[in-house]
Amino acid sequence: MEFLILIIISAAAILSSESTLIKYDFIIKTIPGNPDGYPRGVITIYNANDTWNPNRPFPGPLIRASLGDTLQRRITNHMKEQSTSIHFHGLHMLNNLWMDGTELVIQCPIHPSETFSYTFNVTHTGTFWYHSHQGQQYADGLIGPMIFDDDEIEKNYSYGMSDHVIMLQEWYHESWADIMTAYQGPYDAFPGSIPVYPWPPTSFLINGHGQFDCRTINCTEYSSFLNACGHRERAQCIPLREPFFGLCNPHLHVEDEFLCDASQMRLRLINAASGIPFRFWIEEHNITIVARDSVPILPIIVPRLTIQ
Ligand SMILES: [Cu+2]
Repeated sequence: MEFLILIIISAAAILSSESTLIKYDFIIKTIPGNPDGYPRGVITIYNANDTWNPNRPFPGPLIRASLGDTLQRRITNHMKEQSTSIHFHGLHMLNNLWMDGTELVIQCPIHPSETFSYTFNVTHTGTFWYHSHQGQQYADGLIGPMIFDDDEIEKNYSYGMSDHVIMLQEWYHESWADIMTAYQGPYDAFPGSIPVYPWPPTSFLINGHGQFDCRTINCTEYSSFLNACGHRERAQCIPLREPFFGLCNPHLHVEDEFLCDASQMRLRLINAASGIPFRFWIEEHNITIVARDSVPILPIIVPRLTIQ
């Protein structure tokens, strides 16, 4: 799901809607990553004429087009052991369902070393996202944002260049395959013999970055610590070994900053989680919700919102 949010006031920015063929050429690969300070393998998607960003392997590159454009998206799978497919979340794909990207439903898997091209006309406007539609692969990082311009929001509000995507995710230190193995059983694989869903995440990511308190690596089931708000929390005990890909670092990523340099700012919120909703707010600001699921709505001013 996704919300569009705008922080306060006026005017117009109208883009032309001439039809253009817009091409993207992406590679998908598994790499060692470190989204929250705890190193683990992740899946990255990056431009074929570039290299991946080791500091922020995901979200993937922004896909941007305008209403009426034709989008062609070439995907090459450089993962050694996993097939994949890419779904374009929220697009109707009318008369073009073969481009919907659901593996084994709409299309054959893109096997390792194979390439597949998705082509479709842009018939929506607003904020969307793409993600793997193979198993829960997108929980390992195979996600990215899409913006289709020429929407009502551009015409009714003036935010200039202050236009930002904010992708929210929960994050785990296990791969999706391990989580699903534990979830699906045998049921004595976790305490109480009762499946736990959603599996409790270890941290939360904003645009692929988060912070994990590495102090909780060495703990007993009775350990606790003071969180950032001064509340005592039970420490999460994780196995007494350093991560396979290197040392845990609680301060690896500084917080991203968005400069409030305009009277209003457009924030394109995307919940890219695999199992949970988020509550979102900005200290000392109200937020104006101007669209929901990429459909413009009558503005609603709120101190905080929940995004499913
Ligand atoms: Cu989806």
